[in-house]
Amino acid sequence: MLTIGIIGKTNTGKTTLFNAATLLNAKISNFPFTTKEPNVGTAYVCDICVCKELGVKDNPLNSTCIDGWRYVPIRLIDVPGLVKDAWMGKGLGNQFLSIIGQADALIHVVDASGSIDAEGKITQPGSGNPVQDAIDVEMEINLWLADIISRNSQFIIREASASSLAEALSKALSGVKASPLQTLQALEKSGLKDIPFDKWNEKQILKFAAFLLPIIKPTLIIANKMDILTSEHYMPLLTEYYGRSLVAACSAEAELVLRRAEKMGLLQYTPVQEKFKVKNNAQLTAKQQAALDYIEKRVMQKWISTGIQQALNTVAFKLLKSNMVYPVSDESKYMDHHGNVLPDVHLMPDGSTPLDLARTVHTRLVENYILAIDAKTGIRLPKDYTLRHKDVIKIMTRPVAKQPK
Ligand SMILES: Nc1nc2c(ncn2[C@@H]2O[C@H](COP(=O)(O)OP(=O)(O)O)[C@@H](O)[C@H]2O)c(=O)[nH]1
Ligand SMILES: [Mg+2]
Repeated sequence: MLTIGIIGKTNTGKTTLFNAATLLNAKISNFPFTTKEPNVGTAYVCDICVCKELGVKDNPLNSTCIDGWRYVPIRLIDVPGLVKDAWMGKGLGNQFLSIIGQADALIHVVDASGSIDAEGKITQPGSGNPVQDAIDVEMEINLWLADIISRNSQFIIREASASSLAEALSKALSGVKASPLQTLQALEKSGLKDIPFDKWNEKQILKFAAFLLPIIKPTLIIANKMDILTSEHYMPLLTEYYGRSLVAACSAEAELVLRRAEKMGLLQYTPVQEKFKVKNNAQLTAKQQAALDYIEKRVMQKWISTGIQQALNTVAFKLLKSNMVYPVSDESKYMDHHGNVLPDVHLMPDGSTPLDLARTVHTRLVENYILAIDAKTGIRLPKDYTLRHKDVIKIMTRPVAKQPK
């Protein structure tokens, strides 16, 4: 399952974002992932479901469809505040850095209102330095990656002589899921490709780590606390440093308030909606009314939405380029064997083929794979076909002979 780690300094709003994003009122029957760990939860990414374009009423099983939007579960991990020198084992140190290793992508929460100091303590809004905060956190992760490389230098030298430096680095960094293709990209981008590894100094190792990080962990900067006026000053600085496409203006607190109010039955609000509607004003306490007025004025009117659901979608669909793919066993009715219409949807990594989809659904499908059919057109797909967003795919398999009793 797609896993997103939430990182950032203390008090930037990581736990608020985690709580908001994992609060969706969604019922999923055969949901494959449950956990008791407090900092691991289920959030959703969503896009318009194919049920509308196909003109069918669906019965989702591994996901859910709300008002024609298909919500697909992802795993969200709240990584506790990264303190300075975490890479040397300070604070929870390596323990939570290794959580980052498991993630496919990161959400990096920054207090865009400048309400925290360099140590992450709450201070006067506007007095912090959000861009420096983001750089500090990235530096901790880069130092940690560099440390893994340094500690494995003998191994890397040995492996590199047997295969290639990219392969050797990938093996040393398998704990952070760095593929040989990714380490090769980082070698090329950092200009270190043609320098023998045993000649690399500490600075060059760190440079390699800095180029590798955004490749192995695509990261969206969450410019949080946009409801606080001082964020208007820092937002342009963050977009200037990271580029507009990698910064999302958000208010995690506003999203949490809205989702809680929705859960209590006070509002109509689904995360992709850019509006909320109070069901009955007389039900609200003065405090609740004031909170909603604040959100309407400071968040919705200014930024259109709280930004949280869009941020999760951006990570899945833009940064990771995942595609929603619907496997079916009856390609004319878009059903599974039990008559459920469009029961499942899988988030397939960019470049996946129908055989990769088969592998995701069931190993039996891979073993007996014959071919795949595009259910929308009925056309047989070539073996090297790359799956596209919102494909509906039937996988044809060889009939399996019954085992003699
Ligand atoms: N004004 C405002 N405050 C927020 C927002 N998100 C979080 N906070 C507040 O920031 C403080 C730290 O939040 P928390 O989620 O515990 O931060 P963490 O240490 O990064 O997990 C809390 O007082 C939150 O209520 C936001 O969008 N706007
Ligand atoms: Mg927290």
